[in-house]
Amino acid sequence: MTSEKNDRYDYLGITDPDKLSAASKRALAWRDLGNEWFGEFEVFDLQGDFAYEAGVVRRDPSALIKHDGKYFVWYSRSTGATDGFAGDIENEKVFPWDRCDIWYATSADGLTWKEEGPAVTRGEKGAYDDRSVFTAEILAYAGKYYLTYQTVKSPYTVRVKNEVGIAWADSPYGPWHKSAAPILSPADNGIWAGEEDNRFKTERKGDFDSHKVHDPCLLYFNDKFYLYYKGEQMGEAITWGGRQIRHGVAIADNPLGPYVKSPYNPISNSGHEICVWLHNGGVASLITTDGPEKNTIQWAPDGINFDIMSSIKGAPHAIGLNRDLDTETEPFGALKWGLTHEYKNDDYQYIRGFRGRRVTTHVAKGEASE
Ligand code: AAL
Repeated sequence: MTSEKNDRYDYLGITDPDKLSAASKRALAWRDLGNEWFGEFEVFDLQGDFAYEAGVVRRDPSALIKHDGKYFVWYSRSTGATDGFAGDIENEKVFPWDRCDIWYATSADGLTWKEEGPAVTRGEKGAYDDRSVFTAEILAYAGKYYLTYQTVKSPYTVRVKNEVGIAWADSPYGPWHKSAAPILSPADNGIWAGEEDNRFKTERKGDFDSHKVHDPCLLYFNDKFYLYYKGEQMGEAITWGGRQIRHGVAIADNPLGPYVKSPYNPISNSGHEICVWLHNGGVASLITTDGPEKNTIQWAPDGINFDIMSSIKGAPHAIGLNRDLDTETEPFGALKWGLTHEYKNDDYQYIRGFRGRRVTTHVAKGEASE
């Protein structure tokens, strides 16, 4: 056996190279990556208008961008408790993110926030976005600002399709101009079974995004606009990793589209809210909540073919990254601090801060680290 191979067995603590357990065989196939992508998080309350407020939902913060010496963030905002789907869905509120508008807030230090008011509001009755506009992300590009967000048209049934809209402005203060039609829609190759409003009953599930396209996040990458999103599939199942949730990407030459879904979709087999950033000539992605590869950080040199770079204990949900941080130098640099949301209860969520730090040692109190 070569000494290199010996070192590898020694590093992995393998007793007998001729008697490899299934787990040891998997470990031998791992790439040797170092721990540059490994770290931990803490979350904390914010002040000012982002302190928890009973009766108000503030959730799904966008990325933070800096303008005029201030941080700006956009988020879903609604009021009142959630009624669910059992009652009068025409007049009640089915989810905390139902009947939302997109509001924005500013802060000098990222800790104390001032709510500025609505940025993008629901459309008129009959419009594709008449029921809720929510879960926004921001891209600042070439002096213009682009908000991408989810849209729902009334009635908000269980089977209603969710789409993605875009609005643009010359200033983060607005005014915002909304697209006349969605820029991204679910695949239409699934077939519901029966008339009951039940999302688990299908004759054919269709593509990974046959029911909902969610969590849109626009990056300018390789001279094109990459719109990352979460797909929800008709007939979603629970697997050994949890809900069947995967990510996709749609690419355009211009920020307003047309967006063409990548033929390589889905580009993840796990995950939930989109959290992507540019790093080292490629795209990094934090995968949380659902699927066998949840709680991993992944990276793709081409923005499409992602590999696992680290497996972490967990991460804050619905992260709004701080686009003002240097994400290129350190793999974990994008995750130093930003925003997240937390469920105070089923009805009300509020926006909190998070800090992330790399973890490089595991030492007892007073113990030498090397
Ligand atoms: C979130 C996101 C989307 C969903 C809902 C609000 O975590 O995935 O935004 O629609 O939950």
